[in-house]
Amino acid sequence: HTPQLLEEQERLIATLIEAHRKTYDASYSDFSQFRPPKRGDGSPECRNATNPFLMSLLNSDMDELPKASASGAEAAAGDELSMLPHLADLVSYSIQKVIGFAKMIPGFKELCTEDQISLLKASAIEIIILRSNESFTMEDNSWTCGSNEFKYQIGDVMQAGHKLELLEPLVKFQVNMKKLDLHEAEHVLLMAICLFSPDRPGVQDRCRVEEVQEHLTETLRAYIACRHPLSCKHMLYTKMVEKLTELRSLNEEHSKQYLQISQDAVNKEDLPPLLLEVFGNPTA
Ligand code: BIV
Repeated sequence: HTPQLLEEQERLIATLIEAHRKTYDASYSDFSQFRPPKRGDGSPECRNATNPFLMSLLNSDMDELPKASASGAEAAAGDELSMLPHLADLVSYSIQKVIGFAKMIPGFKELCTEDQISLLKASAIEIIILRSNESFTMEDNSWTCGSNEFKYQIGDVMQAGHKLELLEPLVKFQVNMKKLDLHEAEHVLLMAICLFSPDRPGVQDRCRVEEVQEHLTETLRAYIACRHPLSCKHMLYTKMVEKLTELRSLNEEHSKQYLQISQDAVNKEDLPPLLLEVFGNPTA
């Protein structure tokens, strides 16, 4: 049978779309306020940041390590994380927007603050990955946010310390999301469903969270059933739920990578306070 979109569900969708539009600036005009992106310039130190001492010996007339031997290593290691300040600012900014989106979802503010925090901490990176699909383009598998300066490619995320083999699943995820060709209603419902996951660590009032999530999934099912063209709604709901599972494993990988990056970061200021609070502060 075909479920009907109830008036209340219509209103919910309209609220979510408005919440998303208010918190996702598709002109990306704020990006120039982040610390600027620094991309490897192709210099030897950049190309081979893992062997800074070897590189400096090979590229100079010296035949022994300089006395202040750490400086070369630090410069090279710093270069290795050259995109970290910019991407950390992008992610910190995005977390603020995700919080703004969450606060406009009916039912979120009614949760106790502790549960709001637990849900946000656990889902922030997943919602960022989901919302970023709007800037992702299959033309060159990049997140294109205006000018070339704000076009992010795999190599850029590697220069923030992420490993190539973990970035491949992220890009695959983006490509497969793009191929689902979601309506805006489906896109925002998926982000809200992701946020209201009752099984996140630390959630007290699981029943309340589950209730809201079920209401959201019911609305998504009804929306797909009545609004999505017959030819492509086949299995769409199932495919969307599968995306939530994939996000869990990307989240887990990100946590591990982030921990490593935050330990490797020479300049602790590279990581904004909000990032440390949401993803964890290993030096705290
Ligand atoms: O759409 O460890 C959106 C707004 C715009 C632009 C945008 C792009 C997102 C990108 C490109 C948004 C840069 C790298 C990001 C990626 C999404 C996820 C990835 C931010 C943010 C993350 C996570 C990598 C996951 C992985 C490979 C499994 O809001 C990089 C996170 C970087 C730090 O760990 C240092 C925080």
